[in-house]
Amino acid sequence: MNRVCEMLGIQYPIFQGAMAWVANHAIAAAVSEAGGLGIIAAGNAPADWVRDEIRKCKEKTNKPFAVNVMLLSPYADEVAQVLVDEGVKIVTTGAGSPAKYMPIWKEHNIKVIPVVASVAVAKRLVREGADALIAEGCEAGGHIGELTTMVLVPQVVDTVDVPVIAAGGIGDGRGFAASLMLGAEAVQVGTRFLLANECEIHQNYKDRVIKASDLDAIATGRSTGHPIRTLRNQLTRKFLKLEKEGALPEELEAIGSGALQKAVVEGDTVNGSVMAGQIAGLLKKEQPTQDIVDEYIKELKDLMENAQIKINF
Ligand code: TUI
Repeated sequence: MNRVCEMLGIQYPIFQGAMAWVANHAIAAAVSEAGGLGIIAAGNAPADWVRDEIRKCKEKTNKPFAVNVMLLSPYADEVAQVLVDEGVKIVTTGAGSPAKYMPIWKEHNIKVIPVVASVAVAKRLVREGADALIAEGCEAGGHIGELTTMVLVPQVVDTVDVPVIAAGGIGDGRGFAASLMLGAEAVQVGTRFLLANECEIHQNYKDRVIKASDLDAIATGRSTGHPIRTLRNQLTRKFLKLEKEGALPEELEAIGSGALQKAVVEGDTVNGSVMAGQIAGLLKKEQPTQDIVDEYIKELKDLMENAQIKINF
């Protein structure tokens, strides 16, 4: 047991990353059933879709699960209310500050766990009532900040008293062990769960992740102020060319809009946005969700018990 497992009532301190268009009730329920924390990603979806997914998740598991609110969504206000109405107990947030929803969520005893990418935001959100923080490094896929997991996690850990969950680049038990060394009390895993059998994305997306090499997960959109990490393809080449030519942020955002859905649902990994983290290069096979969770735990335990790292200086 640790503080995160105790607070949330889960067996293992492994969160499944809230990947927009990807993380529906199927993968969330599977991760929760496997002993971790499954998370439904509201992404840019309307509140009715989120309500439906929450209900389906409850049918599949009696274990705790969470819902993630993507704060850039036009439906964020409605989704925030649906979580209250449906009795969701754990909320994570991303891509902004959840401050305006904090009072109503706390009033309903919801545990609020925002994703942060900097120390300043971490400090502010704890003051505003966050129960824990997910410190996400820029190795992660999707919308990213500036700092790596290696430097972000210990700085956040030293700034706040609430538990910190490390995210970004954690692809196996070695990343899990390293995160604990940095002071994190849990990890959040996104990219590896793309390859879970229970993850209902297009097969082309999974194949592209399996084929990825270490240098394939690149950041585009730094000039728009909303950098996004995706796997290299025709879309990223077009985007980077326009960015170099000084295209306007609105022009660039327009190219990106709808591109994630195109990759996840239609399987267009050439012109779609194949969001994935830098650890994609490590991942070589599809597996049942239970096996993924079990492997993280087994590798972590083996490392903690048997690490033969001698210091001779
Ligand atoms: O949110 C993410 N990753 C995402 S969201 C997403 S959906 C999307 N699609 C197209 C365009 C934009 C988004 C895909 N990937 N990760 C969590 C995260 N949150 N990373 C960084 C942050 C963050 C950044 C700034 C959190 C808070 C923040 O500042 C808050 C403040 O108060 O200033």
